[in-house]
Amino acid sequence: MKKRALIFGITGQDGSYLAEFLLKKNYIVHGVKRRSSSPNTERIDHIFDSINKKNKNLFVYYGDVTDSSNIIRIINQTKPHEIYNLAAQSHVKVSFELPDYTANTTALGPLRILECIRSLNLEKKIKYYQASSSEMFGNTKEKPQNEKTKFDPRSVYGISKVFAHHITTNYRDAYGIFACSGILFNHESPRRGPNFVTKKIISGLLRIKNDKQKYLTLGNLYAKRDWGHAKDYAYAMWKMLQGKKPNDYVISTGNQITVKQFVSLSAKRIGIKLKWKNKGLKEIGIDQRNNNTIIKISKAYFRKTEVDDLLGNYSKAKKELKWKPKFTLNKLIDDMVANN
Ligand code: NAP
Ligand code: G4F
Repeated sequence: MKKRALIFGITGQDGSYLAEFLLKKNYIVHGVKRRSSSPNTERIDHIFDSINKKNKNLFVYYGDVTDSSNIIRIINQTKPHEIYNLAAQSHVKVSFELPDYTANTTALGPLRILECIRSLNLEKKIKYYQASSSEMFGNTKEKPQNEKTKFDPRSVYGISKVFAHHITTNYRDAYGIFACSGILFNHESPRRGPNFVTKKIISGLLRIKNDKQKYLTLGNLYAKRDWGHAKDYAYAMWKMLQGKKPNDYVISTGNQITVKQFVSLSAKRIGIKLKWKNKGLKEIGIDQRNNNTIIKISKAYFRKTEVDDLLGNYSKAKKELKWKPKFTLNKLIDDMVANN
């Protein structure tokens, strides 16, 4: 019998890679997409086509994690062996502007799914994956961060993810659900949303190189992140649900650089020689080929409270799941450049 997976957030970056991966593993994949006024299935259109049935093992349903009624219906209808909850309002800065909606989706969404599993008496039949985040570590002074590091979140998004993380542990302990949280550090890909910093940098630099844009405006250049590739991280999600016991795992690369270093490295790989000048809001990046200012800084992109320093220790995942990242940072950037 084929395994069945249900993915909340299948239209997102990670959901699309996970769906591809599970289909290759011969799963029947069910996915939930939100209703939107214009198409939101761009990332899965190559594997899904409701009319021509490009893939007979992939099914997509309208749903929303802010509404329990559809969650019950879809779980009942699809009878999944594994649920991956990747649905979230996932942008940290936007969470300051949409606090109520972010908490409703990112914190309460997982509670609704877990509560459906419990109330349908499916505790022993469904394995559950929760998309936790390194953003939960926030301002922690511990470095690198591991599964035991104390959370100190700095945004509505981070706080919502801490709630979701704890509620997942609680439903595992209280009701015996095989529930795992992957504490994933930043991961990127050609499918990354355009308003996350890596995608914004690479798309912007490519447009500048091709004379389609004059300059790129960024915020805090000095935050440090541990950036990996979404393909590697989707594989880790699946690995967690194949373990003997449910557990939580940090997934990261173990390397970090600043946003500024990411700009410099990307520029170099794209063939732009960049020179930095000035400090603070006056800091600029100059294209040495023509002396044009191609990087500017604006207050508009700074956060009210920032997370300065994220670096993950993935030893537990390496030991117990035999997981390690395949993509180096250079390979990640090259993939994003080649497939922008
Ligand atoms: P993403 O590209 O923003 O995808 C989020 C997905 O959630 C999209 O499919 C989105 O639908 C869906 N969604 C949003 N609100 C929803 C709602 N109310 N009901 C149902 N679906 C909803 O994010 P991602 O980068 O793939 O990340 C996947 C998950 O991992 C998220 O939970 C994120 O918070 C978490 N995470 C991400 C990272 C990272 O670096 N990427 C790191 C740690 C944790 P639309 O396509 O219609 O918007
Ligand atoms: O790319 P970002 O928006 O990602 P952030 O805030 O780290 O969040 C991402 O990773 C989390 C895991 O730690 C996920 F849970 C979350 O869902 C999301 O995927 O920003 C990265 C850094 C920040 O310090 C930000 O202040 O880049 C800085 N930055 C500087 N200029 C900018 C910009 N960020 C954005 N989005 N846009 C800018 O212009």
